[in-house]
Amino acid sequence: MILARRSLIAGTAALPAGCDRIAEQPTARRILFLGEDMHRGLQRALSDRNALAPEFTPDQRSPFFRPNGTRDPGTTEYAALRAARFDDWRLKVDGLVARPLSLGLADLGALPQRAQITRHDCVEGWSAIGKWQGPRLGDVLKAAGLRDAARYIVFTCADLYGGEPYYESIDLVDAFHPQTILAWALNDRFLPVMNGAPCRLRVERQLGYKHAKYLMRIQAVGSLVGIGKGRGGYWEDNVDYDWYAGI
Ligand SMILES: Nc1nc2c(c(=O)[nH]1)N[C@H]1C(S)=C(S)[C@@H](COP(=O)(O)O)O[C@H]1N2
Ligand SMILES: [Mo]
Repeated sequence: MILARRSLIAGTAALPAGCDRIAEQPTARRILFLGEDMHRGLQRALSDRNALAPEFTPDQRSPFFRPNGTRDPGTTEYAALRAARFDDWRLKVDGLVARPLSLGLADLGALPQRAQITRHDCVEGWSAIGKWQGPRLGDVLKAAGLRDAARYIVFTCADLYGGEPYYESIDLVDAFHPQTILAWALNDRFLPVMNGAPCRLRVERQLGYKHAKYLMRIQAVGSLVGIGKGRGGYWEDNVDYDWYAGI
């Protein structure tokens, strides 16, 4: 669109006779400049979404990082993983990827790490500051090789709500945001069970419920249709929370 407009104005592209003067017509000019404004607006929106969440100093951390939602998945499967100190836990990465992956804690630890001290804001009205560490989700997705049709990343968890695993999803802007990590450590220790052991999503520009704990599967999809009831997450599907929970 933009390229087409540039070549129209520059008059360089091979166009059907008469088309090279389109940019000089008042109506066409209005439409072209409207396109330009929309393009600028989109750029602005995207760069806002790439802005970093504030980070804090070690002494600003909350003495206790309060848990919310599931505090222990309590399933037989999770109890067995926990009893073996998550040595047998594997995170599946599949869906619209070229190379499906199955990653253990050692694999996550071997990737480049990012640590960040951020504030978690729960929609229920409380916050806590903690230091999270893990690989960037973007690096994991690059290793798996996203297919062109991928638009969303869906997270499936070990804990059950009404018999079904908790699930959440984000788009690719958030998936590749530099502060979006697969955290396996909180305040320099392995994640406590109440905070999502062995691994949870941190997606720092969004509200708490997007930060899926107890990760079991990461799936790249082209659409949210067919995931739960189609609105992209457990709370979105069942309690009308917004899918985009940007802060
Ligand atoms: N699997 C799973 N992830 C979850 C939840 C949950 O119940 N299950 N609760 C969400 C909500 S509402 C919040 S505020 C945060 C709480 O994280 P915390 O327990 O580490 O405080 O996890 C989010 N991720
Ligand atoms: Mo929350």
